[in-house]
Amino acid sequence: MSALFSRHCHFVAGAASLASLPDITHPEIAFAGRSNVGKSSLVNALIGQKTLAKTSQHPGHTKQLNFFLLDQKLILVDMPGYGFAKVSKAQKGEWDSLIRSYLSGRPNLKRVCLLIDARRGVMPPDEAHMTLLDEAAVTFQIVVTKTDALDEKAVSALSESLYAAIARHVAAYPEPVYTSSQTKQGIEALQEQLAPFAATF
Ligand SMILES: Nc1nc2c(ncn2[C@@H]2O[C@H](COP(=O)(O)OP(=O)(O)O)[C@@H](O)[C@H]2O)c(=O)[nH]1
Ligand SMILES: [Mg+2]
Repeated sequence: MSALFSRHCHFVAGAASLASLPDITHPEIAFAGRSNVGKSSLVNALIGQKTLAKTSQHPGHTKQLNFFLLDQKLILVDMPGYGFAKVSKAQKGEWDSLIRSYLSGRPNLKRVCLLIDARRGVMPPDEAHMTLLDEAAVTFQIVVTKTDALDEKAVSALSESLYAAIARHVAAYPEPVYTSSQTKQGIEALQEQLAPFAATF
């Protein structure tokens, strides 16, 4: 495990509205993706804890942006999931505007990890979120989750569709990372990619 990610990590703030976004200047990495894609599980796997970021069997459970501070040097943001049908239009509009404002007005946001479920691949809401990130000019890294649920052959078919998505989006980082929070595949590789963003004071 990368040294940074074995350090102390704690919850600093939850924000359900623009006004409640914490005024933090540490470098920030956000984790975005469909409800149930495995965002909270991935944050927990990265910091080697089981329950800091809440995981849920119920899609749409995380209703706010949750900010965690790692070793006083790096903020990890567990974002609310998109693509969850069971919310009203008005509520969805509110979420969209919060997410849009957050992504386009956060100078310390260094990168978004955009999670894609290995079993589902890139779906229309993912495509829409990638376009949002292009528009906000925030570089995003595709992180495939739940690779334990697929055999290698299926993963290589998935990889083709990921490279196609990467080619369509200017803000996409060129290489996806393959992870499983269950087997811990790829967790160290992702830690190594993210660690250089941490503040060095
Ligand atoms: N097989 C498998 N299941 C996972 C993995 N990561 C998360 N899950 C399951 O997917 C569901 C949603 O996970 P969660 O982290 O709450 O997703 P979130 O809604 O994106 O935060 C839970 O039932 C998790 O146990 C993984 O790497 N492998
Ligand atoms: Mg969650």
